[in-house]
Amino acid sequence: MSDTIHVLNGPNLNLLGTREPGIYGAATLADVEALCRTTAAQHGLELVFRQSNHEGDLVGWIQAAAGSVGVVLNAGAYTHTSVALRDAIAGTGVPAVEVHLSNVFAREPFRHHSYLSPVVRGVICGFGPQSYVLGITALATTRPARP
Ligand code: CA2
Repeated sequence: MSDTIHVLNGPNLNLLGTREPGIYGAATLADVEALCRTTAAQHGLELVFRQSNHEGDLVGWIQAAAGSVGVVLNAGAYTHTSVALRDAIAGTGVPAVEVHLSNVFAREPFRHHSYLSPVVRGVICGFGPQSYVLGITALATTRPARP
């Protein structure tokens, strides 16, 4: 098992820090990446941090993460629409944590359903960039012991 953790970001998360600060805060995606790098290093893990507005990129990156420590996934709006991302997680068996900056359950009803939640290890939402820190920490501290 490689000591790598993958943090994958879906559509429009490249806009973080530029619009809707009332919902998503002032941090940019580069700020989130820096926080993730610090957290991964604290756990002795390499970090791959990516963002795409394209569903197929995310499917490919989930498949590529098979055998790693796991995936922290903020799939953005694809959370609420994507059977393809769900199948990629379930099909690879990669340990995954679904994260969201905002508390999706305090928002519009269409954000209350996730196609991903049933196939991930757990879900963290509502803590801004700290949701990512908690997701990395969860995977790093609950991974199976090596033989
Ligand atoms: O709260 C989250 O992290 C979300 O995954 C963010 C998604 C949204 O569709 C999910 O329901 C919850 C949206 C990401 C868009 O991010 C923006 C950031 C700044 C300005 C505009 C969009």
